[in-house]
Amino acid sequence: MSVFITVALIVLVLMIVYQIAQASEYAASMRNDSKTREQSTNQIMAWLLVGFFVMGMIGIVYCHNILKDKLLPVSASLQGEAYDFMFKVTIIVTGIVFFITHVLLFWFAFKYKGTGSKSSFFFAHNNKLELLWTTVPAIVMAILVAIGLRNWMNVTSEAPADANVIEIVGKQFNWIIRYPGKDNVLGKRNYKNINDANNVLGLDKNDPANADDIISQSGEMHLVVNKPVKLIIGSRDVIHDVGLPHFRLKMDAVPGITTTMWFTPKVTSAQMKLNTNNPNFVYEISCDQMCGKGHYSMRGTIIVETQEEYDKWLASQAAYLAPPAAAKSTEVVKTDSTKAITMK
Ligand SMILES: [Cu+2]
Repeated sequence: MSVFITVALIVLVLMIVYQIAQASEYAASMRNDSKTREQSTNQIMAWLLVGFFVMGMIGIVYCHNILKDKLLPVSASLQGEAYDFMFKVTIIVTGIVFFITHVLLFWFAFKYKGTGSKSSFFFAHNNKLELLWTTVPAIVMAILVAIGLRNWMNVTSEAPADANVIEIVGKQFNWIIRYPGKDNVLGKRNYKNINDANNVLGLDKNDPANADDIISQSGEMHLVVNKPVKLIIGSRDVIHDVGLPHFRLKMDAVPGITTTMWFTPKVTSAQMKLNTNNPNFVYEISCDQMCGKGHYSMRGTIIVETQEEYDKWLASQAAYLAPPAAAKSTEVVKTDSTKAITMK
């Protein structure tokens, strides 16, 4: 309600100023004094510009105060810290430039309003000025791009040898997640083998490395805190995008092309619940690429836990291709007809 009243008041004040301006113009025209009329309009316009600038600045502070608590919590990955640093530098640099240019813009418009006694000064060209406003932004932009490239190359470079490898494949409209099992090797797969009933990723059943691979279709990914993880990213149909906002990372999932990125989670889910004072906090996997009518619902979650918790969870998972009699997984309901296939 108070917001409504504030907006209504601002509109009212603007209407009053406009009416006064109109009235003074009519009065001037009645006196047939065009010069006075022009000057009074200029005067009002100049003050309106100052008002516009002040209101704009108040608006910025107001929005900042409202939104600052809705920002993401501190980065949950080591690599994300570099991205946060980049954001901070960008905001500070562009913020300073924004403030200086806007103060000058409105100040000049106010100071040099038409009074009838001044005439404009024009200059068509100034080499020094051209040089200055071309090279300074170019250098600043180059530095920002260089920081960005360094961060990008870091997460897309070869992952450390001890990294956990996890595959994540997008499909309309959920994420399928595969863990390599005890052998730590993801087996081969082929899109021609894909079958929604019993082979959602098209695992090659002749590849022994597939025998212990674990597949989760619940969209929940388990990661170990302080241990690098390399994501092997793919898609079964259209382009999706693995968005990890809390880790400050994202990567396209492209059909027919494997993309990768690696990072090191640094805050467990349990710790993040405490940090954010939110017992319902969950790390989110969002699909960051418009991929069809169910795009909005393509949401996964991540659980970051200790090595012991992870090992315990992993031990409770059954291999996807394991004989159904031994399978404990409840995520995939296998029919009798598929038992024969999975057991062969
Ligand atoms: Cu999507």
